[in-house]
Amino acid sequence: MRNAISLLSSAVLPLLAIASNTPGFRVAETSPFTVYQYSENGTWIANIANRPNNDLVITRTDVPEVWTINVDEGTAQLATNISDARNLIGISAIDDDEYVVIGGNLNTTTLAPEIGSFSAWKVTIDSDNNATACLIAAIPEAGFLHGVTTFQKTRDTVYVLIADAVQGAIYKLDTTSGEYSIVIQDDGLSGVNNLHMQNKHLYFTATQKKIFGRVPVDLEQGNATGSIEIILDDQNLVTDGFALAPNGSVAFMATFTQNSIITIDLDADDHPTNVIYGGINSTDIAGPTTVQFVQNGPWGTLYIATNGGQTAPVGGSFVEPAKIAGVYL
Ligand SMILES: *[C@@H]1O[C@H](CO)[C@@H](O)[C@H](O)[C@H]1NC(C)=O
Ligand SMILES: *[C@@H]1O[C@H](CO)[C@@H](O)[C@H](O)[C@H]1NC(C)=O
Ligand SMILES: *[C@@H]1O[C@H](CO)[C@@H](O)[C@H](O)[C@H]1NC(C)=O
Ligand SMILES: *[C@@H]1O[C@H](CO)[C@@H](O)[C@H](O)[C@H]1NC(C)=O
Ligand SMILES: *[C@@H]1O[C@H](CO)[C@@H](O)[C@H](O)[C@H]1NC(C)=O
Ligand SMILES: *[C@@H]1O[C@H](CO)[C@@H](O)[C@H](O)[C@H]1NC(C)=O
Ligand SMILES: CC(=O)N[C@H]1CO[C@H](CO)[C@@H](O)[C@@H]1O
Repeated sequence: MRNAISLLSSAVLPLLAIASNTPGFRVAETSPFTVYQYSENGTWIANIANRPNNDLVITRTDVPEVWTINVDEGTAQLATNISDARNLIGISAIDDDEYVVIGGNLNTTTLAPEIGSFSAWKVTIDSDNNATACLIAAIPEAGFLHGVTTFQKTRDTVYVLIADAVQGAIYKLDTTSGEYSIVIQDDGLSGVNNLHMQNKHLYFTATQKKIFGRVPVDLEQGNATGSIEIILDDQNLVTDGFALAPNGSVAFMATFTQNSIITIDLDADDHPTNVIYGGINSTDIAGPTTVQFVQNGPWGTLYIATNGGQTAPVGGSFVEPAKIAGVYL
């Protein structure tokens, strides 16, 4: 598998080198590799968070399970299942090996949500990679809770922001008391999916609308202090899960049904994009759902999660089990 991927990648490298010949972007130095792959078709990895030891923790959408991924050994272990939900979606680290996880009921074929079924959970992983899950809050008013990002830590609690695709809203949740309220609601957020905070801005994708944007937020309250800025609105690109480089210059994004990873230049005014990996007919990373950036000393690694292409089989027929792949940047 590794060899096949390396061969494919070295064959496309000259093209990539031309495509990414933009100041501020480097060509990937090594081929992407499979970190871990499930054994069955139909598996679906939704989101990734970093563990304190540089391993990963992931949520599954086909089953309500949280797994840890040992990236050095290429192994995975079930941490917990949250059987009150049918599907898990967003995850964000709130403390030392402690995470907020969003669960609810979806039709994984149509992606239609069951309104009222969504809730937020606190997952704590112990040194055996075993975890406990406790309900923080059911949020029955929500239409379709999706991404979650850690917003603010105080002495007493951690607040997270949660995307509601149906209401075009951002909820703020106190992860200790379970109190929550809508802090932003805007037509421009309809379909809102993945979220990340950086430089006083909330970055988001709205996948059905194929947009990527940001909105400046009040770091105390979480409400918007300005209007939504659309960074990318290219109807040829499906915008799904993303990661922001720590230097704030580039966003890495999974294009879901388009089987590729792109970069978006956040510095240049016109925000040029580059395909850095995969492509519409590529079976290398079928159905990429999100990416996660991990800085380890001088090396940046981008981890890619997939659903194996089950939503849009590559070339109409190729599907495989979900996996985590990695690319050295
Ligand atoms: C920012 O970080 C990304 C990821 O490591 C890197 O590709 C990019 O070149 C950096 N940009 C600048 C301007 O330093
Ligand atoms: C999902 O939607 C499809 C198409 O409407 C339907 O056939 C299927 O039964 C639904 N699945 C569930 C679990 O509701
Ligand atoms: C993991 O946690 C479950 C539930 O608390 C418990 O039943 C099981 O024994 C634990 N496994 C290990 C290896 O500690
Ligand atoms: C944010 O919310 C706080 C508290 O509700 C309010 O005082 C403040 O004016 C709001 N800020 C903006 C920019 O709307
Ligand atoms: C993908 O494959 C289809 C069918 O073979 C072909 O029509 C299309 O041009 C290909 N697209 C790209 C970008 O290679
Ligand atoms: C997954 O489905 C594809 C397409 O039907 C099939 O070729 C492949 O063997 C399946 N893989 C597994 C592990 O079942
Ligand atoms: C697959 C699996 O481990 N399922 C378990 C999920 O959790 C419920 C109770 O919390 C168990 O009954 C299931 O067996």
